[in-house]
Amino acid sequence: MGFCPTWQRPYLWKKGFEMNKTVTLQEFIMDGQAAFPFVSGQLTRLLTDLAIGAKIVNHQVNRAGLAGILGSTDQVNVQDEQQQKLDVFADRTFLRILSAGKSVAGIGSEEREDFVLCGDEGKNGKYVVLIDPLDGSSNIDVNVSIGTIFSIHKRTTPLGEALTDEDFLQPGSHQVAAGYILYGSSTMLVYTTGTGVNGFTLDPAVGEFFLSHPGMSFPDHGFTYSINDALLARATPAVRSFIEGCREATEPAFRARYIGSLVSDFHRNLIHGGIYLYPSLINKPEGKLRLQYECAPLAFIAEQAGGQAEDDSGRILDRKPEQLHERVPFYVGSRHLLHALKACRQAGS
Ligand code: P6P
Repeated sequence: MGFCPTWQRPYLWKKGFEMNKTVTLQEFIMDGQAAFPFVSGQLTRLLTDLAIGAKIVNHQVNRAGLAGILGSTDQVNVQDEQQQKLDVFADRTFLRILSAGKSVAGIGSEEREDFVLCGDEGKNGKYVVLIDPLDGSSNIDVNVSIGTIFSIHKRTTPLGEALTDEDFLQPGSHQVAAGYILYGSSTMLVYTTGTGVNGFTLDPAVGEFFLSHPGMSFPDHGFTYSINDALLARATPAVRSFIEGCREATEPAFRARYIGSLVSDFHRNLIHGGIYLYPSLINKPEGKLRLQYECAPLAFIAEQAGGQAEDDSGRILDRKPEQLHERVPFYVGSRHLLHALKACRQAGS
C-alpha cells in the first residue's frame, strides 16, 4: 500500500493513529467537519447515513444464502440487466436512509430510470447522490465480493426549487465526495472528500467502521492488469497492443487478475498497483460501465490516490454527461500504466 501523504501525517498522528488508537469513521467524519467551521453539517450527516446503509446491506449480503434473497427477481432494470434480489434490497435501503436524512435532495440510481426526489419534493436537501447500490451483483450467487459505489454533488438548482436533470449531469470534477463499500473478506468503506483517500474496516462485533487504511495511494510500481480477456478481439488496436505488451513483459512480469466485480478489481489495484480496463468495443463503442455512478466516483478516488482515470479521449473527471445512465470506456489505476496505455493509443493514431 502506498504511504500516507506527508501532509496527512500530523492529522493522523494527532488522532493517535500512529499510537494505535482506533479512530472510528464517525470521529473521522466529525473531525473533517471541524476543519470547516462554517459548514452546515449536511455532508457529515450524508456520509454517516451512507455508512448506516452499508452496515444494513452488509448484513444481508453476508447472509444472502440463508435469507432466501439469492438469485434474481423476475424484473429487468433500466440497464436491461436481470435484477438480483439483493440489487433491489440495496437500492431500497440506501434510498430509504438517504431520503430520511434531509441532506439529500435527490438520488440517481443504477436501478432506476429517472432520479428520485427525496424529502419535501427535493427542495431542501443540499446534495444529490448518484449510486450503484450493488455493483457486480452477478457475483452474488457465487459468493464473490461485490460493492456499492457512490458519488456526491452539490445541487445546482437553488434551494426551494425543483431539481432538474442538470443536477445529476455534472462533470466528475464537480464531485464533493465519492466512495465505495466493498463487501469482501472484510467489509470496507473507502472515500474521499478531495483531501486524500482513507479506508475504514467494519468490525462486525461492534458494528463500527474503524480507520484501517489512512492516506491510501497507488504504489509507484504495480504490474497487474484487469480486463475481461474474452473482449480483447473486439477492443481497439491500442488496448490490444497494450495488453500484448503486458503479456510479453518480463522485467518485471505482469499478472492478470479479473474478478468481474469492478469495486474488487479497483480496490486490489489501489493497494498493490495495477490497471483496470473496460474498453470500447466494436459492437459497443461506449463500453459497458456507467459514467455517473461507477466511473466518475472511482476516477475521483483514483486521482486523489495519485492514479489516473481516462476514457478513449481524455480524463474521466472532465467528461460532461448528457444522460444519467451514460456508458463510457474506462481505464483506471496506476499512473505509469495509464501513461503506457496512452502511448499505445498515440502510436496507433
Ligand atoms: P463483464 C459488473 O456487472 C460490472 O459492472 C463490473 O462490476 C465488472 O467489472 C464488469 O461489469 C464485468 O463485466 O462483461 O466482464 O462480465
